[in-house]
Amino acid sequence: MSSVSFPPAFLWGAATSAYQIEGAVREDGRTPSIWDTFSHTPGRTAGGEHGDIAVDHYHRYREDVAMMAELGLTAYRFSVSWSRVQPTGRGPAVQRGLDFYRRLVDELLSVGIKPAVTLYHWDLPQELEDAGGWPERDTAYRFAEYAQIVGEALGDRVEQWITLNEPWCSAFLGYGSGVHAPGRTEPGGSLRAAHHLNLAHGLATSALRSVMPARNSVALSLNSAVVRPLSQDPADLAAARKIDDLANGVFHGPILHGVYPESLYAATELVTDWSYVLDGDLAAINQPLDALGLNYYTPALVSAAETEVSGPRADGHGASEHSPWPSADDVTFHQTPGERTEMGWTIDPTGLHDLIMRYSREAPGLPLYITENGAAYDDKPDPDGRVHDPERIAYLHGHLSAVRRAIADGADVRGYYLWSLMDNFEWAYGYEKRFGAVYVDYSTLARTPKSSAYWYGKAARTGTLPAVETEL
Ligand code: IFM
Repeated sequence: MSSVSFPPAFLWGAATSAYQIEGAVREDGRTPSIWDTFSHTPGRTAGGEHGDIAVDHYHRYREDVAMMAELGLTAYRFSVSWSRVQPTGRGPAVQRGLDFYRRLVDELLSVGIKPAVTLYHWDLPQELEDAGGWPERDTAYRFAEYAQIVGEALGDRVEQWITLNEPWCSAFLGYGSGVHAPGRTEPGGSLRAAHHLNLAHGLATSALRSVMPARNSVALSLNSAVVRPLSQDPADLAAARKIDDLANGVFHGPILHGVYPESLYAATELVTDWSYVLDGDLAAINQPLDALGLNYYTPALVSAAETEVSGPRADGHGASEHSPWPSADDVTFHQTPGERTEMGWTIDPTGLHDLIMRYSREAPGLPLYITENGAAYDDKPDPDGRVHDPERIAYLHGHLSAVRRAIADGADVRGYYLWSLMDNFEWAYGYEKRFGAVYVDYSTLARTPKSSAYWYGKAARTGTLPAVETEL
């Protein structure tokens, strides 16, 4: 391997999620998820936009797979819509729903693209939310049952499995700040949700292993924060430590080490008593993993607050009267310096290198995948119909170089999934933020690969990063 090339088996993938791309929300027995309800509630998403049609991947998946193959991608990470498979979130599976994913996987395999299945990317069946949602313990048991159903259906042909995507967002944006579905604002409830998501991950990991061939890999994708203190002042270091616990330790503590950080218990004692952590839970959560997925976009810069703050903060997670950070009113988030993407997120590939190196230490010997990384830009077609996105090429070049550097520094990174394959429904931001390497014209749903898609395809085919200025 030369200093610029990637390991030969490195996976060059793209990622998506069900609610963001599938559409077909009422077809083949699917019922509403919390995101259907939330996005149809006035005032919750930009312009009231929703995923009813999204980019109609449910009907266009063949075209989308062919496009990935033509670009040269070797892996594709997608999520399964729980309420397509189990409309009430419990009980027997709907085969028509599962059949869609069987067809998708077969199509991917037929063109040599490795599928990676995410079981949960934020779209809880509404019936389970009506029964209390993630703050309720039963939701974790229901998730394990669903994982087993999907594992039985696809485990013979899908080797890579991810239980949860970014449980931080499910817990703290869904039940803390309320900028994500189901839109609840309960600081204690968000920590209960986090624990039950952890439990769901552990139970689902065991359930998957009980029905799948041993060669399959089970992982989860964390959007672990790269938290930087504003200064070396002890108060700022303590602020960084608190956010690190609330963003990272709350998940990787029990999942990788079988414990919640003592400092997390202490910091949150005013909002929760953690009595919902029952005997045996930590062992159930602490299942050995086959890999760990890391999603990275931008670092966080924090300091101790000069005065107690509440309400919106510059943490990049949307505007809400309510903080997603329980018990952290004594922490201030600062805008990190540097260029930003359309999301307002500072571009800093050193954060990705730091994150990889941290988890190489935190989980020695565990293969790592970058399961999401990418940028939103205000892309528009030229008069000739082509979409040039040099900023995204520069972003990808910078971040993939950071991955390559981490590998050279000893990290075992096995693959990279660009977020996202194509423009799609960006949650509370609606369709305004375009993360795709492929442009979607929302009036016709026509797909046009942007120049970054060709650049990335070339990297995938050659195993090296083309220069940013490459003629494509
Ligand atoms: O679009 C999201 C994705 O669903 C989860 N991770 C972050 C992306 C960009 O915001």
